[in-house]
Amino acid sequence: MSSRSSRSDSRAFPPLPGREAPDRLLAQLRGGAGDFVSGSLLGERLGVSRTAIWKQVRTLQDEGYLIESHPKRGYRLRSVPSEAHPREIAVGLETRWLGHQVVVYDAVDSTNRAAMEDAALTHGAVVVARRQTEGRGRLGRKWVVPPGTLPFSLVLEPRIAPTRAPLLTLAAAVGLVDGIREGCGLDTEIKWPNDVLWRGRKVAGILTEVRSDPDQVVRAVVGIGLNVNTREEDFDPLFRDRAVSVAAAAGREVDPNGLLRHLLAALEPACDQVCGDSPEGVGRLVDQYRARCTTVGRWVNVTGVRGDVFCGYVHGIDAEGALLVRREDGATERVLAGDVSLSRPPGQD
Ligand code: BT5
Repeated sequence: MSSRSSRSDSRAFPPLPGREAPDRLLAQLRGGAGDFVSGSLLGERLGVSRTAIWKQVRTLQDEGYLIESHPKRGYRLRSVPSEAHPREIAVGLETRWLGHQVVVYDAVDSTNRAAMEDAALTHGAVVVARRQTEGRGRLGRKWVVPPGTLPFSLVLEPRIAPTRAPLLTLAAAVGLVDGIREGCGLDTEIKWPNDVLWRGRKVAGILTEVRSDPDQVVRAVVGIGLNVNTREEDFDPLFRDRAVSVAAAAGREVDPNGLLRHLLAALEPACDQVCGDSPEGVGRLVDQYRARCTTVGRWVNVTGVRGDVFCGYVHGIDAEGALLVRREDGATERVLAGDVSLSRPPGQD
């Protein structure tokens, strides 16, 4: 374990390449499909001594891998960590650039803060936490992380204008809906702008933060809080009836590492549409967002960032992801940031 932060965060695992040797051993043990593999065969295949194999086994055991050792038969893999783990995220990850650099914190204040400040991270890096103590929501709100909730942040360094950055939130929403469907077979929906809901309850929230030069984004951090195995009773009573976990929706425990792989595979093409900075890519992304967003065609109360509220009918989402809301007097408002809640059509109170 190593810690590079001056805060009280614990960095659970060093970044690659320190992890490579045990990764190769792990691949051999996985290939054993639950059977013992002898220490000498492992040493031969990996070109190292039996003592080196033993040391790597100890490293993996310390990280939470259950590896059984037998003096004559060798080693066998009994189970892998059930919490977020960089080796488990990497196994079978089918992305071109997203998630090839992964940092997993045992505990951190905010993965967004860590992802923004860590100069060693580059485009495509992912910061994950097992526990997050000061999760940020939008507009100064909090994101609460009871056990089973997975907070993670994508580090993006796209050559786009700062005004384009809100599109990354739309990309993340599209990727989350697709990744959750791929990983768990669940149909979720987007509530404009940054909520992913299952049957009206929030399963994930997104917070994009940006550091920019006057005309170009230097680093964008797309933070995602996803309720994976969170139990209903562990949610804050303040929003318990509006929150849900993927596991509760699917009716089974969910492997966070496997789900994260599906999410990254779906987030990558969605982010590509924005990072590519072409009008066609952005157009396709906004179409995908519209197809998954259930806020269109509803009556809503809109709360602007200054707290002003009005009621209207959502008749579309424009090319920049702004909500188009027709007021009762017929005028259309273009809402770029704020919150919406569903309301009844006028006269039906
Ligand atoms: C969001 O804000 O939904 C953005 C959440 C982003 C969190 C991630 S976690 C990784 C990364 N690191 C960070 O520090 N942040 C990001 P907003 O739309 O403002 O919604 C916040 C509201 O959601 C709160 O006021 C609660 O009502 C509700 N909420 C908080 N925690 C929740 C949870 N675990 N599940 C469902 N709802 C929650």
